[in-house]
Amino acid sequence: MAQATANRNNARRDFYDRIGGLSMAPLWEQLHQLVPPSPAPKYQAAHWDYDKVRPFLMESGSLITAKEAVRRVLILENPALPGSACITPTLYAGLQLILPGEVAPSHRHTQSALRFIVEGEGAYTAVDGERTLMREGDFVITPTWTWHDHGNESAKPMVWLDGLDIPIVAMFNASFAENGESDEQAITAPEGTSDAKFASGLLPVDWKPERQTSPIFNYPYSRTREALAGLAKAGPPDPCHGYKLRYVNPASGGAPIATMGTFMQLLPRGFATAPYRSTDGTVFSVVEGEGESRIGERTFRWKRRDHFVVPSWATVVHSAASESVLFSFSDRPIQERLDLWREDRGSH
Ligand code: 1HN
Repeated sequence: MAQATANRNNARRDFYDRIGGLSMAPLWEQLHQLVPPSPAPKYQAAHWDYDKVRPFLMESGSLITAKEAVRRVLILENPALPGSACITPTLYAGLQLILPGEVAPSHRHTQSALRFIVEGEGAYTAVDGERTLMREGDFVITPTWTWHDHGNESAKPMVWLDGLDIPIVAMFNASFAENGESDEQAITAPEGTSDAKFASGLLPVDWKPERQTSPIFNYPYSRTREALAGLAKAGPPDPCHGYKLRYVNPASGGAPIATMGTFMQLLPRGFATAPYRSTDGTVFSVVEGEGESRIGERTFRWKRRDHFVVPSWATVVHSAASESVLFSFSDRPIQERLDLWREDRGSH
């Protein structure tokens, strides 16, 4: 019997070797791994403590200028995906430092970017001819193929979280990029123009959207925070989310960026979310408060300016020791477009 099994296995291996020469392989050896019954992510939960990260960020500021680096960023790389520059298999995240007086030169690429301001205020980003000044907690977008450059005219360092759809664009082999003719792009609209046109529940009368990305490029924290506070006064929190809002393209109702969904949630002091999981691996930035998140079997304690990542389908429970606000982003809009997105709210 053992001999029969050995003979059979040898015959199969020999067969696999011979078809391998024709760039073919037997599906039956990998079918279960290719189509797991539920998500089996090959990446892990991780946490970046800002107290440990910040000294290295500042040290990077004395190693290289923003101009030489083009973008002076420390990548937040998933510990299970070394060398990939990915925080999840579909998302890139990094912390960017721009020092007083520096300029990050103008370029554009097909990758879309989001900025979430972690520390400092008064640096600007320019997107397609308009500047916006950025403050802590602001959410700013650089849509696909838009010219963008940044500058810090304030007296203090500025740090923000960059989120990009780099792995998604790489999967499609759809990357194009080019540098601007000068470091700073020409400014063609006064600051506040896109807010005036699009951020008051109004739109220019004959304006028609030409793309999926939002015509608003700065969603300031002051307004987001006010909305969360109003929501918290209006009724009880959602068991799984606390008080959670998604950022929106006001012209479509969809996400501000076609490839990345962005969210802000408030957790009241002492509140713990009910166990929850969803298929969109999610990156979090802690804006206010302190607490902990149990992600699968591991628990991470967090506080303001920390970052952490929750893998696809990992069960998460957030507990807030003090009133907390969490920003997050994921690939949820893509999954929804493809009818792939799922969540599991337990019994809630
Ligand atoms: C980029 O353009 C920025 O514009 C930040 O600030 C991070 C990472 C990879 C590729 C392009 C930026 C980036 C990036």
